[in-house]
Amino acid sequence: MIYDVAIIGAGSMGMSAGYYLAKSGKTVALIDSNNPPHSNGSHHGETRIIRHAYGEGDIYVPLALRSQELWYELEQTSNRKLFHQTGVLNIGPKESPFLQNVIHSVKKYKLSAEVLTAQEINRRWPGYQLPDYLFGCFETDSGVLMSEEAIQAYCELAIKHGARLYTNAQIQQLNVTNHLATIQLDGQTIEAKQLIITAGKGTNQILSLLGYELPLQPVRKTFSWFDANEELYHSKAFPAWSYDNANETYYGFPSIDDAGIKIGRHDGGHPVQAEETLETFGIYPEDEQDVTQFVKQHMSSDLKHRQGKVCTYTNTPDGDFIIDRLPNYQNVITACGFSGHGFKFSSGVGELLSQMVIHGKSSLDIACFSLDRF
Ligand code: PYC
Repeated sequence: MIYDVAIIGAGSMGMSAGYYLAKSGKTVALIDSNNPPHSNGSHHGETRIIRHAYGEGDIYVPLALRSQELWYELEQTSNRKLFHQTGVLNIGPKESPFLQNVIHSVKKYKLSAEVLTAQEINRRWPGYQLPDYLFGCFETDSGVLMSEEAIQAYCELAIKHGARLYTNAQIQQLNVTNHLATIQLDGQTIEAKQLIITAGKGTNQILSLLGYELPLQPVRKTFSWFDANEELYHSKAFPAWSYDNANETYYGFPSIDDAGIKIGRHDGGHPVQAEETLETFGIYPEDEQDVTQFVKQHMSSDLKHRQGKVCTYTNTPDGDFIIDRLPNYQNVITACGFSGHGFKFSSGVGELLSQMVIHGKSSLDIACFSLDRF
């Protein structure tokens, strides 16, 4: 059979696109080099933050708000707990461009949020001990997504709507004409009228088969859990948060289901090759030291490191996403370069991709994610 759409890379973006396409009646082949959800990409570690007031720029706010609606819808449809409305506290010195963008987004989109001094924050959430020069903007309607659970939900629903999932599939050849994409796997060939490439850090390996290379840099990142006093840090008592200060950015989660608090450093990391196996957590002293120093200075000196994990960001030069058609192949769309802040949008991106396939264009303006900016 010839599928309406083949999707190479069934992680957060691809799986969600597969669901919305299959639900619309399209025949869909989802192809992945692993068996999602898995720990070899950018969606493991149980949780991700969803922020609406957006420090990276207000262009993201409409997509964040639509994504939030779709997460609620997915919770209902799948009957799973996928979102915890903890609110998100964005922390930084007053002059932090990130914090300024957050406050600007709040005003422009009339989001529910308040600006607080460090003293007010420390009083409201005694799990913080922020120095006086810091401020926070607390948005109330956002929070924490259960990332692996969400992909599992999309996977099951996509299959229920007829999508076929090809797991542990290595792509040997890819041939695309204006009408047909032919994908050669070990031992089988898949044909589809349209192709979506959402292969995360492996995107350039796939695109190279069509003669393309995008400015994508995979980076090894780490995140850690700390044992936490549940009275202070439980998700009912403590928000998710981001912190931006000069060249240091961190993010963190309250404790959900006794997991402890989770913290990661967002900037920096070690550039890697897409096919490289990541060095395990703890190989570099800073894997544990950076986050430990952060919690001791800003939260509590009692917090004890429990465990750490590694994952990959796939960064673009400007930190903004790529969602576009390939210039010479109008039936091929790629969504990649999510630069460590994409998961929250994966419901919305999946919907956008399905609209591009079905209607030829998306309902939200995504010109800012186009390829021609490079
Ligand atoms: O975008 O909030 C975020 C985030 C948290 C961890 C990685 N990215």
